[in-house]
Amino acid sequence: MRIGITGVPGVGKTTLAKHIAEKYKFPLIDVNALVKEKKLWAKIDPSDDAMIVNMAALKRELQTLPQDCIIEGHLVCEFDLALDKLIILRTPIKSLEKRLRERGYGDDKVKANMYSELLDYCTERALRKYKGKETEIYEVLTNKPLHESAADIDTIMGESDKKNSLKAPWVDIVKEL
Ligand code: DAT
Repeated sequence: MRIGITGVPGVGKTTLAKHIAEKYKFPLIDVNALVKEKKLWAKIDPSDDAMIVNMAALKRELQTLPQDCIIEGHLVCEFDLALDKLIILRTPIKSLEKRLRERGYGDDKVKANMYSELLDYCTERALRKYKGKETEIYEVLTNKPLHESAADIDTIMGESDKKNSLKAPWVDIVKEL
């Protein structure tokens, strides 16, 4: 099974992807690490040293995925990959802001990510990119203990109909404000 984990920076992709890759013994593909390793960036943004990714090159690189894998990164919502399930992690913006500030992000970067989350950017993008495809798209909240978010992912990986309640779109960050 191929599982994508996406969401804006700070929602918990790295933490949860590692957790489930270990639990299900699936290889883990970290898209940011892949971009660095294969030099799939076009240039570096001088304002914050962030890599500006060569999207065409990255898309080519992601065309052949292993049969079983977890692939994680905020860019996963930008492509229609051959995934069985795509999980968008969601965090209400006050918790997200706290995590990003603790990470030492500057004001502009914190705000840009909060706005993206507020506008459901990754969910909207994924629903558009995967429209008409077989990939099942889910949302999982991560402003709760890690084991609870991990349990939601177990539900998504399992066979019970309970997973249908996690099908995107269901998270409304605006209402939670
Ligand atoms: P990302 O890879 O999306 O940038 P991360 O995994 O590096 O995010 O950081 C997320 C932080 O949030 C990390 O310090 C763990 C914490 N966290 C708290 N509750 C969580 C939950 N339910 N799921 C995932 N991470 C959680």
